[in-house]
Amino acid sequence: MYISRSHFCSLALGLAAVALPTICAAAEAPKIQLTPVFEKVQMTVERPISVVVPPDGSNRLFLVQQRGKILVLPKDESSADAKVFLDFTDRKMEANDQAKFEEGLLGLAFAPDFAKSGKFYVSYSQQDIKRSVYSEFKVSKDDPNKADMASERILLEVPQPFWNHNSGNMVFGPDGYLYLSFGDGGKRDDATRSAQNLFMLLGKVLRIDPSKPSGSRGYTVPQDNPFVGKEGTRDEIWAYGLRNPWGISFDEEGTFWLADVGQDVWEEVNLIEKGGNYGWSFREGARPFPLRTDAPPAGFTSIDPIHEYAHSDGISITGGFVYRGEKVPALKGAYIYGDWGFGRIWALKYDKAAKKVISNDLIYEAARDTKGKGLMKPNAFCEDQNKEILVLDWGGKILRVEAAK
Ligand SMILES: [Ca+2]
Ligand SMILES: [Ca+2]
Repeated sequence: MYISRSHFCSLALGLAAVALPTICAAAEAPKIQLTPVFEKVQMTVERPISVVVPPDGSNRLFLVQQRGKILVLPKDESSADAKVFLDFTDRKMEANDQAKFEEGLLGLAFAPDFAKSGKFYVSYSQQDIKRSVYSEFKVSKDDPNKADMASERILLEVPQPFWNHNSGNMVFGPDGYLYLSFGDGGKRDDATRSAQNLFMLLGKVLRIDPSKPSGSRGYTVPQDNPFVGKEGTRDEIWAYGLRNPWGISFDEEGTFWLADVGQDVWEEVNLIEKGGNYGWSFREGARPFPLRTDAPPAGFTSIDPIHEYAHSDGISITGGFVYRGEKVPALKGAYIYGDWGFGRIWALKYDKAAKKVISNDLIYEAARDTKGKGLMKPNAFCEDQNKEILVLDWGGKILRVEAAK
């Protein structure tokens, strides 16, 4: 049937894919299954945001839940014995309207020297004034499975005009610096015109050294950031022109992958370069954004996504990472990502030298409800301690990707 065919085939063959859908799908796509794990761990709050493995050799999995807790998952996947590492449920992170669901605890990253320093970083929302907060914490001296809640040091607070498009993803790069992503502030149409404004932090990727404060800042800006010393810019900025990054990662070769959620039509997979402009809101996907009627400034250039899909194939991209595990050999070297709304997962292979997508296989498709919405909503793709893929379902399940039996 049409919706289960390889997306790559439809792109390559156009209408022919409609006429001959099963030939493509059968020839290309590796078959996977999603196996539920940690089923007894109490998801007292749904909405898992990420699973992160600290670089300390402990092979522990830290589960971040949007509504306020970080859990250390049990070594025994069949056990219920998760430890509460950090609890923000007493902080007012969300507006009092459950239909507005993009606020909360949004990111976790462990310092590269976590084994020695015990430092880690979280991003979360606060109200009155509505804002994004990025903070450093230390692990408790007495218990490696507890955060020292008194150790909080706020690095950065950025006002948020609206409840949505907060992003909040964080990851350390191979250079040891912390990369943070911000959405455009929210509402629609880049309402605050932030994404192209180099004096605002919204709609950007930032690059900072959080290990030491500098002047009035809670962090230091690396001197080789692209806008250091340029008038009318914030020197924290690494890349700009982003709408709502959801899923950022570095692969083994140091390439920076970022999925940018689209507005009306196009969802994007981007490779982030130093100083790069990713187009929003003059562009959505690889074309002009029609609701922006003013002309871009003279000399405007932007980097198109390496891959995009239209809202006939999904409505909200969830980025992932380049797979290096063993369980599904056919996926090695593929960028694993999906669509939150339709419940789809794809594996994209990209030739960096030729700058070409080699293949983009639809490898999983969730059942849908009567309104067409996926019954499994992939909210994150995370690398576990063995480099295998964990899919976090918005409804509260943790699923491991395995070869189909
Ligand atoms: Ca916002
Ligand atoms: Ca873009």
